[in-house]
Amino acid sequence: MIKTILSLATVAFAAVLTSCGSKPALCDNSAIMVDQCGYAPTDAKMALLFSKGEKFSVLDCDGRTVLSGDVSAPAFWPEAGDSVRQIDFSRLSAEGCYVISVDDSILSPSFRITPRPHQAALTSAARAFYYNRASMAIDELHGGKWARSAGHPDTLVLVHKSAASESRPEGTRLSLPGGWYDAGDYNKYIVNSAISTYTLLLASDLFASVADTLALSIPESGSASPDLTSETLYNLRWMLSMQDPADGGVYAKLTSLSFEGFIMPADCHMQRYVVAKSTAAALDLAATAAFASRTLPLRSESLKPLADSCRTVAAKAYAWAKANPDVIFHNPDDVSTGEYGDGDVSDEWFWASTEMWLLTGDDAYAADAAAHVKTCSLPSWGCVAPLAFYSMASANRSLPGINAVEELAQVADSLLAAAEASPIRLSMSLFDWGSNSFVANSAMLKAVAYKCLPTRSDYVASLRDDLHYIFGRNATGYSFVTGVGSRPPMNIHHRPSAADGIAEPVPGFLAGGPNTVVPADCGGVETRSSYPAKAYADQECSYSTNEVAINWNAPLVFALLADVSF
Ligand code: G3I
Ligand code: 9MR
Repeated sequence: MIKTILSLATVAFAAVLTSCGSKPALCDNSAIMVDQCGYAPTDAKMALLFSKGEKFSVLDCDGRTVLSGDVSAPAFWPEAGDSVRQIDFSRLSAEGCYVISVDDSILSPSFRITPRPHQAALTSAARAFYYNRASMAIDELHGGKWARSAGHPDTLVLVHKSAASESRPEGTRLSLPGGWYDAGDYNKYIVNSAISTYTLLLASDLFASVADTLALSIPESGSASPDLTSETLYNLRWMLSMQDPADGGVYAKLTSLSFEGFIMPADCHMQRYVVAKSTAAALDLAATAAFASRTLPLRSESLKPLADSCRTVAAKAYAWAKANPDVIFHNPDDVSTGEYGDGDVSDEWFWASTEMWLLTGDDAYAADAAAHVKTCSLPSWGCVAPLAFYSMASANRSLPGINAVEELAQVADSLLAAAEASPIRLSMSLFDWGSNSFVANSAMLKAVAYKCLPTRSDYVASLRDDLHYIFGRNATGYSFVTGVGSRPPMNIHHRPSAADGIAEPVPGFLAGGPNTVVPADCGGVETRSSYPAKAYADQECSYSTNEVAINWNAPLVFALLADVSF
């Protein structure tokens, strides 16, 4: 089917290129940015033009013009250092395959108008977690051409000196298999696992009717639990094992001392360690396990025993944090893998105490939460306060003195105001490492707000604008998800994708996206634009723009589930 679409689009492309011949300077097919997955028939539909232009036509993929109109006036977008024009073709609602041409000389990639244009992207983005499973083989039945042998059994992990305790001195052997690799590297970090796992658990809770029937073709498919829940539990079970049963403390990460090379999991033989317990790890595990305990039995009765263990783990981790309230994690001198360093744990306190209160109703937790109320506009691994508002709003129970729905509506309104002022209708204007995840988290926040305030259809429209950005309507022209769209990333900073000998990267992964944090990540020479919105390089070496990560895919899955559900 995709092949047919592309060949039809090629016919139209060739037709327009003929007229391009007379205007070689304008003969550019990378200046019109569309959502390469497409648009739903009843939605607003907009493309972006990063070039001069006045008149646009929408052609079907047989080359027939179906709509014509005027391009908007240009608006300068400082983050891209460029002027942008909008092409509004909302009037077109007939399903089909289309391309847009401007002044008969510039052509867009082809796209579809179709109900649920992001359905396939949803399945693919959710399946990406399966491909990142540690300690097991990806078989051909479920992994297709990306099947690979098992690696990182993690059955002989050593306690690092930073994590030594009386009952588990340095060098103690532990067996802690499973969990997802964090990202393009092979390590497993509690702080980042927590927000990722919680995000997927919340998605299953809020969008149960779609989430519980999502077919992911994973080894657990057909079991009593929904596929997305089974996938999430693969990581949650590992997270629970990172608690020291003796004192309830939680190791910050399971890691090699330095990053592995670009080799397959089965070829990795560096010794793995658990490294230092931290307050952030304890609170993040407490919060995630408490939420899991409260909601897993709703997914499947068979998960009741696991929910009970989550409750016990959460209470013990929380108690450890009470006794060790300010243990900030820093990489020990001999460890150079990801740090997820966070000097301010007040938001972790707020999130964990809120979850414990929602689970138990115990006033002591409410008092702790009241002492740490915090806000930050969007959630990230370093700021988890919004997750407390998500949980309160979706449970319809707020702590005394807090109105969680109102809080979320306020943030959503400010995101919508920012999008309104943006030439490309994007809420984000600061492009940080993992910028695409801020777009996905912005979509997620709008989705939660809409779930609580169903009259606010403008929240849904804006979350769809966020998705359009991710799938190609941005300053780079890339659809940022591997295997999705006509111009996806091909060279992600992801060790299995780099080492497996297969041209296409492992599918369904959201690349980090444009930013200028490490401009020379490909060596001494800068390889990308100095304008943040364009500073993206589809190069394997560009770890700061082209890595993938579980905490970036999780809000994408959330936003896609929302899009498909609404
Ligand atoms: O918090 C400041 C903010 O105040 C400031 O305005 C902004 C300006 O750029 O910087 C913010 O700090 C950034 C921080 O992330 C918080 O978002 C840093 O610049 C940025 O360098 C830092 O990047 C993190 C990166 O590791 C380096 O530490 C990414 O968020 C984080 O996703 C990434 O995580 C890595 C793991 O360590 C290892 N595994 C892969 C993973 C993804 O690349
Ligand atoms: O490959 C590493 C990637 O997985 C990490 O997320 C990233 C940030 O910590 O670091 C990458 O490793 C780079 C290192 O930090 C600096 N030198 C180049 C490495 C990539 O080749």
